[in-house]
Amino acid sequence: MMVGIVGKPNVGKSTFFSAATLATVEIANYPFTTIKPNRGIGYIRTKCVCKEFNVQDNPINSICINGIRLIPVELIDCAGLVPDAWRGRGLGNQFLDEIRKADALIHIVDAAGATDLEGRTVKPGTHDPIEDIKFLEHEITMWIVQILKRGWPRLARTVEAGVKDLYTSLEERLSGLSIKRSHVIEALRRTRLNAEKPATWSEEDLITFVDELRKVSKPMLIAANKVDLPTAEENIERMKRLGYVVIPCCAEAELALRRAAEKELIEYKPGDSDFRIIKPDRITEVQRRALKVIKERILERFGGTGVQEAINAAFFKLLKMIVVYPVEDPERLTDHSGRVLPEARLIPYGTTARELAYQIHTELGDTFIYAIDARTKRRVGEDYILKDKDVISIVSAKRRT
Ligand SMILES: Nc1nc2c(ncn2[C@@H]2O[C@H](COP(=O)(O)OP(=O)(O)OP(=O)(O)O)[C@@H](O)[C@H]2O)c(=O)[nH]1
Ligand SMILES: [Mg+2]
Repeated sequence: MMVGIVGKPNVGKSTFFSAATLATVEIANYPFTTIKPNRGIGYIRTKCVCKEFNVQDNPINSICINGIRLIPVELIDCAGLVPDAWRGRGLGNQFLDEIRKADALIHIVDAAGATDLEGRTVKPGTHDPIEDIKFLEHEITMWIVQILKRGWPRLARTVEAGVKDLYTSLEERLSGLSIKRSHVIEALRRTRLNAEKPATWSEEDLITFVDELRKVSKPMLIAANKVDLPTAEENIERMKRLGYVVIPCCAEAELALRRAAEKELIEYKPGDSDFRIIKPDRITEVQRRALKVIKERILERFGGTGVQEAINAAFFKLLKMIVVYPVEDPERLTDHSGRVLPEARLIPYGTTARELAYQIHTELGDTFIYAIDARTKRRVGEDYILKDKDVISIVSAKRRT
């Protein structure tokens, strides 16, 4: 699963990305700073089960700091998108191509209204960020419409001739955009268009369908950035009324805190609502003042910078993922080499015990007998639907070597 960081130019996408991944990328106060997308590893933050089980863990695919488990996830920082990008304006198609692989989108919005629709700096409070949300939805929809329109008459003929049904045709057509059969089915269900007669669909029908398809296949949340500017707060309330998950955000503050933590000047984990100065003698007066502002204006007011919260929400709320801990020994919670709670695995809600076995190893899936819930020590069957924070041991007929 991969999450795209999207939005018009100059809103703080690269700042958000850099804060989340600690990658060094270009950040500047003008549009189109990013031309080539940046890919990197950010983290999901979740409460680890180690405290509950009262064990000292040795993670291998993730990090555990004082009972906070950080699990790596892939993020892409996209180039800025301007109106009519779908027709190729700005970095148009290039931008849109980057979101092909994204399973969900974090839309970074300049909530302070300090940039116009093209990303040029304007007086804070003069641009309405609601427009940014509307236009981005429209751009992505029209981009997919344009892709579908190209071969539509032919596609419609094959469907109506009974050669291939519409679900399969669309699934094949859109697989490169991370759009799945289940997304197509859901969008058709919502729009109630005639799946037997796609040739009768009007252009408007097609747009309505694709708009639903976009919502199900590229779910989006709003990171309302630049909340340090006074004009942001009122806009946040208005954005919430559009029905999106809206997270107040200050990417710049997160970047400053992460960099200070990296230099071990402060103690701060992504998503914390406070930090602690550990090297007071190494902090300059300017840094101290900046940290004070971050504390008072952002952390105390919003409970965090919003960057971690946005990433968590993308995976947990939009993509409905959960975290499970596969172990070999359900008593000691270890793998074959004795490491305690070695792995925290991010999986979609709905995954069964046997599907998890298959994900770990094909052979483990094939030879699955039952699983053990390490919390209750009870056996569960192959159809057991895993829950968030399950610690699970799979018992198979495979002989261990
Ligand atoms: N006030 C304020 N400024 C921010 C914040 N986050 C980013 N900025 C500034 O916004 C400007 C643009 O930041 P970038 O991260 O380069 O924006 P971008 O969206 O990646 O821009 P493009 O790559 O040009 O599309 C820079 O001057 C940042 O310092 C924030 O939380 N508050
Ligand atoms: Mg950028």
